[in-house]
Amino acid sequence: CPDEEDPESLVWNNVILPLLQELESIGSVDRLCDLCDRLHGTLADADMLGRRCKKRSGILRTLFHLVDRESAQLNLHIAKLCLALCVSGNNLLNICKLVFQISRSESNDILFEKISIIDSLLSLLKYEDVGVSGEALLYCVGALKFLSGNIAILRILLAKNCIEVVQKLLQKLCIVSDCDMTLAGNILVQLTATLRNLADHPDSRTLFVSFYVIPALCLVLRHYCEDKDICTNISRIFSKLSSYSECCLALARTPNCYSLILDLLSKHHQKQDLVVRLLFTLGNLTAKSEEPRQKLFQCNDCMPTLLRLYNSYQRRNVSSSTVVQKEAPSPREPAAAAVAALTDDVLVKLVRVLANMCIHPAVGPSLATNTTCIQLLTETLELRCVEESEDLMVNVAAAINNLSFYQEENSEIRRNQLTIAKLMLKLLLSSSMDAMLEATRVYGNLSLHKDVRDLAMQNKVHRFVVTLLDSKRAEMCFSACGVLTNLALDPPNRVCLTLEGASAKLVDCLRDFGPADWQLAGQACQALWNLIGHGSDTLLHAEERERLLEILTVYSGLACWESEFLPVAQKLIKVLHSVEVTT
Ligand SMILES: *[C@@H]1O[C@H](CO)[C@@H](O)[C@H](O)[C@H]1NC(C)=O
Ligand SMILES: *[C@@H]1O[C@H](CO)[C@@H](O)[C@H](O)[C@H]1NC(C)=O
Ligand SMILES: *[C@@H]1O[C@H](CO)[C@@H](O)[C@H](O)[C@H]1NC(C)=O
Ligand SMILES: *[C@@H]1O[C@H](CO)[C@@H](O)[C@H](O)[C@H]1NC(C)=O
Ligand SMILES: CC(=O)N[C@H]1CO[C@H](CO)[C@@H](O)[C@@H]1O
Ligand SMILES: CC(=O)N[C@H]1CO[C@H](CO)[C@@H](O)[C@@H]1O
Repeated sequence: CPDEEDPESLVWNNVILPLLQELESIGSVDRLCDLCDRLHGTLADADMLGRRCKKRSGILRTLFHLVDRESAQLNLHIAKLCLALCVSGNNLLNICKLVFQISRSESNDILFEKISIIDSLLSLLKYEDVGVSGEALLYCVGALKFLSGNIAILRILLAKNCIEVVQKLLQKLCIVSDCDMTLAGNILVQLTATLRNLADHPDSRTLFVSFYVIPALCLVLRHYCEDKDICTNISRIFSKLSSYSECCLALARTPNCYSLILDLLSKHHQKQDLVVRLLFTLGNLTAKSEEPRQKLFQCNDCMPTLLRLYNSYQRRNVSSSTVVQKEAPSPREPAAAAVAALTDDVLVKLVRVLANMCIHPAVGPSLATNTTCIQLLTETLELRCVEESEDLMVNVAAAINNLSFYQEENSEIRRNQLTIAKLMLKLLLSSSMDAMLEATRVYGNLSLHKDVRDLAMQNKVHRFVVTLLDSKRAEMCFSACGVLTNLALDPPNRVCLTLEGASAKLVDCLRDFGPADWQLAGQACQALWNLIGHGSDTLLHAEERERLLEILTVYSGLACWESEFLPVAQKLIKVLHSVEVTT
């Protein structure tokens, strides 16, 4: 018999056929799973996997029958073996559907770990053609999406180089023919959701960078910019990754990434979850380095896009809140409040981008002189309150503070300084420390101008600022010293300040924070210098003068102290001594 010469037939007759017969008889699930494993092992040993076995269809027929047992465990064994036998067409589709169904239930996750079918699924992603097996791929990626929600499986995926596989597939999905675009789009929704899960794992981030996933995602965004779901999923990945500086850098290095993001913001301006995440990403991109600030600003559409968004989200909230206020003065409906919170969220992120961008010396002046920009910022201060929109109010004040750095002739901050100073009262008198701090900083700058100082004194800002000197936060004291330095420029104010106990508290500040912070020490001395009228020491009590002299003498002896402290300290010492002698 010629068959007997053929080694495949030998294995078939002696081992495989008996296994198949046993698989067809009734057995427990465990027994059947065990038989599947043995069959798999035998085929592998005899090099009969893939499409190499002549009687492959007989094996498949037996396996497909077993699916009727509806056991998830057995079905995964079957799926694994079928994939090893390289099923294609409808068979492949049905196997992928089967795996997808099983993956939907979290309780089956453990089976995926034990049966180790992940490799086979990743192989499909690697080798199957979207045009031929697109639908099967869709189910396969869908299964991976569910599985990647499990931390143990996520680790397996990372270990099996899933990030590289996904990156290659992302690229393939960008070059499909037009008629496959819809299917490819559906695959991308699942694939990006999978990547978002992977991005949660700390080990994934260097892989995202080293396998160029971020440029691949930008490519996808370009090809599928109309697809809200894909864009939103990718915006989630970006916002997550942008909290890691190496990922920020990778994004910043992707050519035209800023105009791409601006384009999406413009296209999907009404999709808040996308807008929030892209603005968050831009906020992080521009947080620490100068280049992104300028590159973003230099995009043609940057300011028009950002200001348009600002305007529309600011209005959106105003109208929704007025409606609510008319219908139900209090309490607000939760749904409306949630909408407002989300709207606020957009503005919080957007204002942060503006504040970051204007740090760049080539950007700041254009923002500071832009009427629309400054108007929108002051409008926010008018429309919102610290109690309900603390983060937003703080960010707006920080942006104004950063913009006040640019004192161009046509600075809109300067032109509107009285309005801004009035609006800052809301923050200064609030119960939020962060709001107080930012507002004090703004006053520190605006109070260089006489009309702002008059406004401050009329509104008793000086009393409040003097109490800030009691703060335990050095930055708060520093800002308060700055404001007092300016307020004390006007002789009539010196008396008011002294009545509030300013000088004693300044000396306390100097004593408490001075040794660790020469800038603060210098600012406190400058405030004292102005307060005592550059020489006429009449406003200091004798014991205060003693105390101050003592502190200054000690500090001036510290060799490491900087030029910002010493000159003003020495001026003060001289005056204090001369007064001592003459009285
Ligand atoms: C402010 O910026 C917007 C957007 O770039 C621009 O359209 C507008 O002309 C600018 N306004 C001023 C006064 O510069
Ligand atoms: C903006 O959003 C919500 C109400 O929709 C509210 O918290 C806030 O007061 C609103 N702002 C104004 C000025 O109505
Ligand atoms: C304002 O500018 C400073 C640097 O000058 C920066 O540290 C700060 O983050 C900026 N504020 C905001 C809100 O971006
Ligand atoms: C306040 O304004 C001056 C110019 O008048 C500027 O040099 C300074 O840096 C500004 N301060 C801040 C915090 O922007
Ligand atoms: C993780 C993630 O963002 N997943 C979303 C991707 O998009 C689909 C379709 O909009 C959402 O259902 C997922 O939640
Ligand atoms: C790298 C970086 O800047 N990460 C920041 C992104 O933004 C969030 C929120 O503002 C910060 O918490 C991160 O530190």
